[in-house]
Amino acid sequence: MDITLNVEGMTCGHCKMAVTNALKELEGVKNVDVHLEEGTVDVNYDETKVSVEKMKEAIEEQGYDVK
Ligand SMILES: [Cu+2]
Repeated sequence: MDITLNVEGMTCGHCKMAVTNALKELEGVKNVDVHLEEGTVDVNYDETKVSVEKMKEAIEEQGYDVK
């Protein structure tokens, strides 16, 4: 399953790493691709193991807003 999340507040490589690592820590998240300029995050995941809600929470815990 693929999803694109709109994430506000990512500005630099550090933000990119923080969001990427937070998502990859979740079981079921296979691939994460952050696009800083667009403010989007592409995620490839196993929908039987992880929910979009959990991904949003993980990103928000890092201090970014998911739209
Ligand atoms: Cu940053």
